[in-house]
Amino acid sequence: MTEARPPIRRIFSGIQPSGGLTLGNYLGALKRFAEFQGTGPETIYCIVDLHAITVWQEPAVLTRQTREAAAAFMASGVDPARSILFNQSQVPAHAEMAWLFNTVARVGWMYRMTQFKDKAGRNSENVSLGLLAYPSLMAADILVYHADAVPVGEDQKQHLELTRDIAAKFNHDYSVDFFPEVQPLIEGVATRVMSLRDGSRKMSKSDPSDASRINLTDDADAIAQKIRKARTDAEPLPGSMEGLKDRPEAKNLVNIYAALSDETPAALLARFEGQGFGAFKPALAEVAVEVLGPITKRMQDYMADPAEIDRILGQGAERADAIARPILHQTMDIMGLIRSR
Ligand code: AQP
Repeated sequence: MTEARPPIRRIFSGIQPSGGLTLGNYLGALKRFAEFQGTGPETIYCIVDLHAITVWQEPAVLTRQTREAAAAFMASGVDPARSILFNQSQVPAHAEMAWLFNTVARVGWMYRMTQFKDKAGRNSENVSLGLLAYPSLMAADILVYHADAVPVGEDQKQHLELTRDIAAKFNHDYSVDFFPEVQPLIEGVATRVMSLRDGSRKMSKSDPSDASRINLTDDADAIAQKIRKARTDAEPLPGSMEGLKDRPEAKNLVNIYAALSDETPAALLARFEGQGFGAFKPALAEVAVEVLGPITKRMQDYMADPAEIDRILGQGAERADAIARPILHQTMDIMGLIRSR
């Protein structure tokens, strides 16, 4: 018999302002962030600007993208009155905890991360030290709140395993039971939305090809055009997901449609069985515009008042700081670091 998990008390998750947010970020993260509100656990959501600067960001662009990410959170239903919403750099406990974790984590663990290998490519000696230490900061983001669950897309699974390793090593090294075992919440059909141009790559905000993704700022025409041009095959749709096993691009579009329309891929395929993409794509474009159109509009409304966004982020940071600082201090006490002021 498996042991029942204790109820989740606190959820943490973040998104990098390293580009405009995509449909992948919406379905894999933002939509779910909003759904967790009011389900019991406290919800803490962060725009992780310190993670974004591990690769070069033009300062003025970073500022705009951070506000745009905040607008996307709120436009997707994250309510700053029901969740704590802030940008990471305004709560110094994240960076302070990350330094402490840099002394716990091992260098070899960092080199093994596939995201590091992908982003560093053949240039691994020349990337920033921050890019290598990225997972240590991510562990700090989560553990500085003693969050016990983290909703993420599939791509973040390995980083979350590393968070658990850091927590376990800290608890072991200092003979304490201080940091919780973090549970990844990777659920639903959209945990890995793939590129519209290549079904083997995930949809990513930093992909050089704009046609590979749907941005949350795209208008109806751009969305329809990108879906029309999305790579597919000439086969008609099968009656079940099993029939899409070796058709990654087709499977991706079916999953996107199912996630947008809140139905199962099986129910969707039952309706489209035998039809080709000539019929499927316009229907998908219609659903995408119907769901994303109002979000884009709300984002524009929020973006019209940047000072209000900054005020909301500042207020969220104060609330976050009130939780994080005592946990950071307890960590320092455990490690024997003197705090006398
Ligand atoms: N394609 C995706 N499908 C499902 N979920 C996704 N996420 C990202 N892309 C997809 C989820 O969104 C959250 C925030 O991710 P992030 O912005 O911190 O960084 P990322 O995962 O590295 O996303 P990108 O878009 O690929 O950013 P860049 O290009 O800057 O590296 C996470 O929960 C992630 O799983």
